[in-house]
Amino acid sequence: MARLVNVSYRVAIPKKGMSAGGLAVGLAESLKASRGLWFGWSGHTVAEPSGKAEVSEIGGVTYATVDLATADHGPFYAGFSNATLWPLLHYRLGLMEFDRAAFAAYRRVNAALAEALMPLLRPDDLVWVHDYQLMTLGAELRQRGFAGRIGFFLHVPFPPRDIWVSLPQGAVLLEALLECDLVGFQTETDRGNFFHGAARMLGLQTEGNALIVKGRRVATGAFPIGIDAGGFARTAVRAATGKPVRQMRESLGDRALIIGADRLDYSKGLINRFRGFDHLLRSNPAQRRRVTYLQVAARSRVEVAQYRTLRRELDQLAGRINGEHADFDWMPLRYMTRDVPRTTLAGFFRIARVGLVTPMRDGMNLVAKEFVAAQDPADPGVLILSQFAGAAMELREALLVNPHDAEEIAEALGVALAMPLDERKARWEAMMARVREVTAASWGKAFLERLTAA
Ligand code: GDG
Repeated sequence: MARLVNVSYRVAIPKKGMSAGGLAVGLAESLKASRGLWFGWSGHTVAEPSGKAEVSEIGGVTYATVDLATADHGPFYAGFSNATLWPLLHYRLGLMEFDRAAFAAYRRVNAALAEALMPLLRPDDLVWVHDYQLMTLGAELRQRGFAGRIGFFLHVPFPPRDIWVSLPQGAVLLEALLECDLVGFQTETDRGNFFHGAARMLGLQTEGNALIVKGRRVATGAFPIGIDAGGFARTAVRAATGKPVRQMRESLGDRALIIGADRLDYSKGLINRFRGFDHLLRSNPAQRRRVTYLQVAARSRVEVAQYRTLRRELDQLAGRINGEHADFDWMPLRYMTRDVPRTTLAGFFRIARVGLVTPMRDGMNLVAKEFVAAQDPADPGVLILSQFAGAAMELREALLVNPHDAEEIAEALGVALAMPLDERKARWEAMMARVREVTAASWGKAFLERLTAA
């Protein structure tokens, strides 16, 4: 068995009392079984990084992290990664900024990471690089002579060619990605966008799902990511009797809970979601005082200007909605930008009547799957899901909405709140079967099997 070397911007080094995130769960088995290595940024920046990784071993897995140059980290992360690539990959050209200096910093950071990783690599390692921050890392490894297998997985959407070409250097990034042996995406749509875009822009021949680059086959594939459904369900059951959830229940009285939980990010469609809720209260007076909507919007990427603007807009909108509809003993919208512990969140999902997940675009969206996993089989809630989330490809029995249409969101809320138990159960059972089938572990395994064969 080849050793798995996992490379991502952030490294999830296991800590006591902390539950592991999606990526860590998905890769745990392969990392352990192959006595693997997880490599990435240390979380620290320094004026002049040594370029030497700090290495530790926990439970048979090696973790190696490096510091990055302070001068490069800002333009790499807040700049090219999150003010250029993130909006572009989410089809939001109007929000995309571009400057050459930030792109140069992006390349330097990818090169520095590759340089630090090289001495840790063995020729027959299986290298798996994650996400949009590290698009040129594989090519940097090749330049330094690594000839083993490299796979790349994009966690976010990939747009059609007409959008991608807006990026100066778009072709350069494609060429860099094609130094890998396998390029993976969340959905067939993303894969197709990349495949056809690259073939056309670079004038490449194709063979099935592979692109032929100077005689070399580069495989492409769709690998939808999942969650540990059983584990999340157990967490939700446990949390439902815990103190925060009991307090929540008490504060709700007999009102139905609508819940949303997202990073505070414009891709998540929060503005329109709030408008949809506002519209529900206006157009459906019978629902007034009978619902409470809790939106957890954990602050994210505060160093990027667009995120600060969004925060201001949401604060204002939340204030206006409550100001207009609230009563002295009823607050329709509870909006918090603080992080809620994962366990508590799972418990909240379980007691909610509606899960409201309406991103404008999303690679997958794990919240949708977590909401499904957390439900009580005897009395499940209803999932309202954007048709533009990768998860919509699998969760067909959700109430699928176009997130651009606030009135459609309001209508779906009305339908969800009135949905009879039989229909709720039937929809939930079908979705739960799928959430159990495609898990974090099966995703990791599927990708690595394909990479091994590449
Ligand atoms: C990227 C892609 C793709 C949310 N609020 C809180 C909190 N969360 C947790 C959720 C979930 C995770 O964060 C968010 O995952 P998503 O998949 O929904 O979204 P992104 O962060 O944008 O992730 C996405 C994913 O990568 C995996 O490939 O699905 O499309 O954009 O687990 O529960 N967790 C805690 N407190 C919060 O307030 N503890």
